[in-house]
Amino acid sequence: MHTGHDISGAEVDELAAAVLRGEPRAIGRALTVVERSGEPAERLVSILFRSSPWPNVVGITGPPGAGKSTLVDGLAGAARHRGHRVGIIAVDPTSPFTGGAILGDRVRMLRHSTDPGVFIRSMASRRHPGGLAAATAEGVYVLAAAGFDLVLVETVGVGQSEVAVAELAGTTVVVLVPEGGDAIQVLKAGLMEIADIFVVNKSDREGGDRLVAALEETVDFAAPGSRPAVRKTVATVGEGVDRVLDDILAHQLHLVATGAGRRRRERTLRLTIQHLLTRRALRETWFPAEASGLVDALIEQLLQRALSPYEAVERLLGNSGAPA
Ligand SMILES: Nc1nc2c(ncn2[C@@H]2O[C@H](COP(=O)(O)OP(=O)(O)O)[C@@H](O)[C@H]2O)c(=O)[nH]1
Ligand SMILES: [Mg+2]
Repeated sequence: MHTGHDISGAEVDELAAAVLRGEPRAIGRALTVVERSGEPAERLVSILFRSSPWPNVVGITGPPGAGKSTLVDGLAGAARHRGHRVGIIAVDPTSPFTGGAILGDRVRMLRHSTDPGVFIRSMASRRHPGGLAAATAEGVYVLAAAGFDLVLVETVGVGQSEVAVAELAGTTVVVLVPEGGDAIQVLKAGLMEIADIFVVNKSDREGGDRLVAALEETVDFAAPGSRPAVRKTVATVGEGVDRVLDDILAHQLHLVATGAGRRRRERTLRLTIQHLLTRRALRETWFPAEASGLVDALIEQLLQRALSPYEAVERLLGNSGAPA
């Protein structure tokens, strides 16, 4: 799983110090260490976690092609104008076949590439079989330690990944488009529960007002004080983007003022520990058993009804290395 860790404990300590000084090359290297996971990553993130402020994490989520990357790009620019330092993690939970989208993001983000106040990193899920959510959380801690006071996390796709990002975020922005259909689909996808701000992007197209109206009606059912804002944007020309940033910053203040931020943070930490626990169980038990052929042997026995799934788990826990 994690081979070739050619970085010593002393080097990790030096790297952590350089990240805390905000050195761009060190930040990139630290994120690479984090992506490889394993002991150096854990040592590094432990140091950074202790010595950095709580990051303001904003999740930007919604279906593929909704304009999330374009919006993130605009938000980063607007936040820079207001003096923020912006870290961006673009999460790609999809298959390697959509690599083109990430390439497009890179090109689009190039305008920030000479600005040390913006740091952009893509993470692909296939590199994190032990859990993308854990790796994203670690990436967020690295960026916070490096002095990025606003961290934007973009997720592609619809489903589990949105929820995982919302777990990490203080503020979650759900991006929808007019042609994406009605608000019922939002409810179905579970996006209603996680949205702090709805953005109807591509509102230069027909149907934007209808979607806004439908969303307004839906958010009326939200608990008082937690009614999500509904905004229209045309991200490609920056229309409405400043207003969304206002909403994001206002929501962050709301989190502090009401104590909701602390409760979210508690929930996030609980879930982060769960993710790390899962990742460790996979790393120490599942992956070695796969490599040794034990998993195949167990599946074969399960197919023949010679074993129950519970007994298979017992075998894995008691005998993680050698084939049965
Ligand atoms: N017409 C229109 N196109 C947009 C708008 N925002 C983004 N797009 C385009 O939609 C496509 C997908 O955008 P992207 O930001 O990559 O979407 P993502 O997959 O959600 O990150 C790109 O071709 C964008 O130029 C918008 O407000 N209006
Ligand atoms: Mg994107």
